Amino acid sequence: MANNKKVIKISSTQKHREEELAAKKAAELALKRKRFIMIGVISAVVITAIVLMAVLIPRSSGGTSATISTDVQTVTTSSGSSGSGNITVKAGVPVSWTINASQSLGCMTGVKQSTLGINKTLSSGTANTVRFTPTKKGTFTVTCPSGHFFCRITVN
Ligand SMILES: [Cu+2]
Repeated sequence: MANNKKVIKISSTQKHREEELAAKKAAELALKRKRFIMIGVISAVVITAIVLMAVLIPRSSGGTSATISTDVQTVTTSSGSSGSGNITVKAGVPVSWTINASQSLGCMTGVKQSTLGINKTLSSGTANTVRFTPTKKGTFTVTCPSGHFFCRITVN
């Protein structure tokens, strides 16, 4: 009777130890999982930071950034020794003005309009592109570098 009780007691202790061991293992596994997730999160943050730096650094160190605009108005005229035809543009929208210059330009070797910020040398016998963004409405006179009439620009 006494012997039998002892056996039960031993097996109960053993069972308890096994349970403890299982709990320990489970805790270790949970810790390992936690570490694995932490490493994953840290790696993701580091990779994201590296990618962002790679994308952003070349832009910020490459000099003056251009302003991207999808809205551009284009106009084309032909010019010679007496200037070119007048043009009309819209205020607030960047202008791309192509001047097809003839071989003989006389003194019309460039276009100037200070209010609109135009100051460009024209090459003869080719297409020249003058870019500006009119902000002020009105009619403006464009001249050659020495001040002779080239054409008028109307900004609406
Ligand atoms: Cu002139």
